[in-house]
Amino acid sequence: MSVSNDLFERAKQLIPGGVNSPVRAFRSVGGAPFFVKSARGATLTTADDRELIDFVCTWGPAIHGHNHPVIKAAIAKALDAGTSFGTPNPHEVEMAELIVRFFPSIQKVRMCNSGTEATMSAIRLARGFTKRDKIIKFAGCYHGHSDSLLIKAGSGALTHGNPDSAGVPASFAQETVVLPYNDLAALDAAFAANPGQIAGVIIEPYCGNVGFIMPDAGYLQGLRERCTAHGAVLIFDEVMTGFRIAKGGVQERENITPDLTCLGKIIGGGLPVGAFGGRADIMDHLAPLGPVYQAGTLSGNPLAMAAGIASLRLLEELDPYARLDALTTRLCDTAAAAAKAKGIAVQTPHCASMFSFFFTETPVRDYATALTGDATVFKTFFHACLDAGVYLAPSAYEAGFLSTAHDGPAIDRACEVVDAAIRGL
Ligand code: HOZ
Repeated sequence: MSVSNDLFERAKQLIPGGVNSPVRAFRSVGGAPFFVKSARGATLTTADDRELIDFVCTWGPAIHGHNHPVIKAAIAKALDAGTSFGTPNPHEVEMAELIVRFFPSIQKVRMCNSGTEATMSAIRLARGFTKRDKIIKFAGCYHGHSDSLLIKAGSGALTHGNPDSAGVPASFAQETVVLPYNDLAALDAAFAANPGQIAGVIIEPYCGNVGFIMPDAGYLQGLRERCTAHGAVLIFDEVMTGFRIAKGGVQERENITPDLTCLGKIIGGGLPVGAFGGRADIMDHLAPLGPVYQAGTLSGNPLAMAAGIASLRLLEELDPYARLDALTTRLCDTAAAAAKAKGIAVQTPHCASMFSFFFTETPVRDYATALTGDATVFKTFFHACLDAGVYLAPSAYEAGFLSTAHDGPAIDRACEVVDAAIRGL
């Protein structure tokens, strides 16, 4: 038995499904997950000493690849000073200054420990600020696993067939209005049906949790205008896209100013972190200034702050977005050309360092069209890539990610593997 299989058997005895986050269990693609013992650059080394080119990048955070020496040194230096103080620390201030500089829509920011905490807190803040209860979210957008947001959710919830999680009281779900992404008419109808009741609208401006999907031209602008007209707080969940689509996220690329923004992943440099921020008049409703409570023992943790600061400074220095976009485009164009040669349909939406392969002839622009992707073909494709040493997300409903460590040779090899995997379908 392989070391990974042995570990998985042991894990299943004690950890539900053998994993601490559902998508990792490989259930939608079949087979058993591999365990990773180390990672460096764009390469994962499994417990069985296989080397894999990694296009999951720890689900987004590893924009500089794994174990980057600069980030590692920053963590080591912070570690020397202590792991957690439970008091304000200087790193938090530096992090806030960096975030505010990269995201002009953010005037004030609060650190927390995960993307889930960020979105959950932003929703509570929007409700406390507007004194309204209802929120709008979009089908297939995944904003972590708090109760109000686990409704028609993407990511693992969709992958495992539970987009509406058990355990969410119906009375909570009633306060969440779910609409199709990319549909302004549906948004208008929802505002008309709930006059003066919508506290906020939360969206992944580019979706990354139902595969990667981009908005139609004018959609996000239309969303902004309607939120302003109806006094609803517009919340951009840029946990995945922040610092990844551009330094200032989707909002920079699309030139839209949301009221609140949720961040995570890259800002922790690989350690657990989240943040939410935005208009000062809204943020000042948070305790201790205002009545909306939010807190965390490890919030602003010095190790996570140090890792995140190093990661953001590297991005500032390298400005890697055009290069990453070119590499991602090459990978996607290779998949599209191989599919054309083979006579099968594939959609390859991509931007900067995010991409997806949907095996469907239908252009993918929302949850319903994402579901037209052929899951059986995806499964065969996924395993063909994995067998040849290329690790893609083990779900048709997760985005792929590149990092600055994905150099020419890594992309050359990945293109060869993707080409052969599609031609072999
Ligand atoms: N929800 C994450 C991806 N969208 C998965 C995180 C993980 O399994 O590590």
